[in-house]
Amino acid sequence: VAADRQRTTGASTSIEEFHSVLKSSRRILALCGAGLSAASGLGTFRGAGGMWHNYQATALATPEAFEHDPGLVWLFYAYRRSKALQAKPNAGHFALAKCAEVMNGNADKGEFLCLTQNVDGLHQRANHPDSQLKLLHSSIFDLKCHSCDYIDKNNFSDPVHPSLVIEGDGPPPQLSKKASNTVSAQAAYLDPNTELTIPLDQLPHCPNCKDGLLRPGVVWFGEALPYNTISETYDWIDAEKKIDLCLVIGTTATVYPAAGYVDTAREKGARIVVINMDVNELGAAGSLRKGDFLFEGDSARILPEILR
Ligand code: BV8
Repeated sequence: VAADRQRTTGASTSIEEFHSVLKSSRRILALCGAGLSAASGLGTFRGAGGMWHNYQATALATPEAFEHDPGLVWLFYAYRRSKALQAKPNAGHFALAKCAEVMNGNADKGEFLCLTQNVDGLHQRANHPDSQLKLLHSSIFDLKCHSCDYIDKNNFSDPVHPSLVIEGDGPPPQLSKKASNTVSAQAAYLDPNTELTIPLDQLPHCPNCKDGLLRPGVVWFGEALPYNTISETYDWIDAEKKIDLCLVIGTTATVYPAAGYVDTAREKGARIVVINMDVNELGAAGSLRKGDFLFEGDSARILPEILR
């Protein structure tokens, strides 16, 4: 497929050609998605077996879902927290961290900013320099109060609360019963008589305001991305200087405003570099053309190869 697309879009699949462009690149932006953590054993959202195939995002990753059945949402995030804690950063995370260190540590080497949609903490555990990493959707290890502005950052406790113990290896059974895309689950979800998955008094509460429920500190659909993160990203992108390369790694680039950074990078002169296992669904990165690059396969294998 990659060869065909090369013929139709003119995007190159040559690592040698990429290396010569990389050597002369001063400013690189990266947009990372769930595919980067796939090799670490964490699930993706939209590909085969993806979480949004099995479950309705609206029942698990929106403020309305949390209002409706906070225990169900908590089970989804408690499960993903424990998976993320068991996972290890892969060679792709380390290659990105190294590239950031070399480029930002050495003034005449230029700058490298990594934007990640991932909330799994694996970039940080690969020692990616903090100042070169922007968590667009925050972190699954932050807890925040649903009612006041209390936040508990980097809370790695597992279980995060005694009533959120995840039994066994698979996802909690309540998720398929109430949040899957089946008609019966959708009916159960909408049935006003359906019991709350976990009684409210058994869920984590805010130690500050006492009556507010604690919630996962991630950015849900319909919620604004963290203000500071967005403004710092904007400042980096909007600097007078052009952007030479935009790496689009393991993401369908369909969630905004994150995916919009690919378009902005293009407008700033960047050549787009897609690294993806499946080059058919590339969202904002899909309109590849001459001068761009397309590397099909596992980012854990490709990144160490192209960034060395
Ligand atoms: C907002 C929660 C407004 C955390 C997530 C235009 C502008 C602004 C907003 C919108 C807009 N149009 C629509 C919207 C609304 C919405 C949106 O974008 N909807 C989409 C679905 C159309 N956006 C929002 O709601 C955003 N908020 O705009 O608020 C606002 C403004 C002010 C005030 C109030 C409100 C919030 C978006 C954030 C939502 N939160 N998740 C969590 O639970 O993780 S999004 C969710 O999708 C995850 O965060 C995930 O990171 C993100 C993107 O998914 P991907 O990472 O791309 O994963 P995916 O599975 O899709 O793709 C994986 C890829 O990897 C595949 O291509 C696969 O082939 C590849 N792959 C697999 N294995 C490998 C691999 N590649 C390489 N190697 C491998 N081994």
